[in-house]
Amino acid sequence: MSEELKRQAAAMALTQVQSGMQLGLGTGSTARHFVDLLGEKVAAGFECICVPTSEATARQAESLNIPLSDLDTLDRLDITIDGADEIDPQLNLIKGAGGALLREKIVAAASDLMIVIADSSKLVETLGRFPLPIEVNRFGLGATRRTVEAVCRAHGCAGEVRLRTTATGESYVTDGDHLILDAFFGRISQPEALSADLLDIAGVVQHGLFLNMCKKAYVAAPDGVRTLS
Ligand code: ABF
Repeated sequence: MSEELKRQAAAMALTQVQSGMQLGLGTGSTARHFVDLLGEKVAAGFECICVPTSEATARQAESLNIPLSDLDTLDRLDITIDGADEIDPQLNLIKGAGGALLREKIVAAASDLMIVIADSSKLVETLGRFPLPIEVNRFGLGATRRTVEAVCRAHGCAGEVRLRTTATGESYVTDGDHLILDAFFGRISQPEALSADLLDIAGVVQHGLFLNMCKKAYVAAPDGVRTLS
């Protein structure tokens, strides 16, 4: 059921895409549906050029013969279509469960429009129920982690700040060769201030708060796909 809802949201986003557009391709299971559907269109002769937000999405797009480029070659993108882990009523997001938050943010920032696709389980009143991913440099991990913990605590984080690991217990490594700390807030009351304070930490590369970036979301529920904007 959930996969069907994700596909419905992806199909709605596809209606926004016009021939000749330059697109950002998101990461995750919902974005994967979008890339599949776009691949069908490309096979039927639709023209577009895309920038993927992860190696995984690049591989999927290549397997579907979707033309790819990068942000060195392309100046701006028309639309980025991506998933999210949480969406609040102002369309602020938590992203990064898939570990691709850095490239996702760079690609979204280079896009005229960011569209989020999701099922309705991602809607929240206040961000923070989902752990906030914080991408950090490997160098000085201990020092960075202690500072991140202090900042998160100052912002009301009662839970732990956990180094992300793989199923086999290894540190999870991002496409950019960084590590991820997941901060279990429960509730983030001042996301803008938290964002600024985290980015002030020398070892923090980026975090998964996407504030004022998403202008439209297609959210699928059993009774249909809602457009939020
Ligand atoms: C990416 O995929 C991430 O930023 C987000 O963490 C995740 C959502 O995954 P899914 O669509 O599988 O729930 O967009």
